[in-house]
Amino acid sequence: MINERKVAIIGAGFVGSSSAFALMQKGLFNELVLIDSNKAKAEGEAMDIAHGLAYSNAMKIYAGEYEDIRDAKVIIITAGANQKPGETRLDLIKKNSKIMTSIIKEIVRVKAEGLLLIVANPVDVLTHVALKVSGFKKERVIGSGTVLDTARLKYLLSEKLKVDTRNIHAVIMGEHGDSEFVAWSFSNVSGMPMEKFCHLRGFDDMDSLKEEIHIEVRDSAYHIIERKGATYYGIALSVVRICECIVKNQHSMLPISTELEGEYNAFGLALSVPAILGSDGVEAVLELPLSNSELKELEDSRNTLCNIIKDLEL
Ligand code: 6V0
Repeated sequence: MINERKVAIIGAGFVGSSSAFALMQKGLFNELVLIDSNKAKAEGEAMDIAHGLAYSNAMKIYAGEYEDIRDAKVIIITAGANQKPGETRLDLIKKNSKIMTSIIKEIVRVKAEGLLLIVANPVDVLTHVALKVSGFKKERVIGSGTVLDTARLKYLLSEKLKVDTRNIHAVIMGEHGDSEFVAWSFSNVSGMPMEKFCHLRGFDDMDSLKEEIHIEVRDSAYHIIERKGATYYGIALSVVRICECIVKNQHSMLPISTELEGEYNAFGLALSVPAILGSDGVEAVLELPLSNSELKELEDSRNTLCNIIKDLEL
């Protein structure tokens, strides 16, 4: 039987341990299992985080085995090599696809019942790999998609337009990667169309502003990696947000990665699209009536991912 308050994280590197630390502080779960092929690393991270429990939430945190995750509500997979300077996310595909396959086989072996949350990159491709290798129904396999990119977009817009991030409604779609795009036609600030709000804030050249923001969001990870070698705090909070939505059955719209079966004219691949998320996983994919240019951008993402997936032996 599933323990609704138990979470597992596979991969205790920068992203896995930051996610564990952020989840511990949020208090969503009362049991957290960390697994890593480097057992000592998982143990060290679990000990370090657990030493803060006295000043945070009461919960159990430990390094475990696959047998320990059978009843976890959410199994977060962050294991994999990370992006090296100059390396695109898609360069990582072969390496991380193999790692993902081996992990999913373990999850299937122990008959784990929870939802899978794929975070390792390239996340859209690995969400598809996880789905295919597991044989789970698609609602159970969720990729973190462009949840992080969307947070970056909202942050950059809020800085530029001097408005609270939480008042900005905007979404990044497509691929969590170089072909991602902003669905500008759906963006607004507390209901006011984005263009109108930008004019109000003194930005009249919308094309330049849109271009600048899009490039900055798309290249954010590269800029951080150039400076500190990896990105992990933003994604950790994105993981917390997705878990919150699941644990509290919030039915929130989040741009997660999910396998499409005809939506947006895509079949048999996972794309980052707005979807409603709740305690059973993906409840519905929202098909936004995108503008023609946005549809073209979505097609670019779809083609990019199709080309990768067709070369994978699954
Ligand atoms: P890291 O710090 O190298 O950690 C990876 C961990 O995975 C290491 O501790 C490894 O020992 C472990 N590992 C490797 N193979 C296995 C295995 N078979 N079983 C168990 N553990 C294993 O990398 P980092 O944590 O920085 O990044 C992890 C992944 O997250 C990478 O693929 C990143 O590209 C990806 N990110 C995804 C983001 C997103 O928005 N989806 C954002 C940032 C990073």
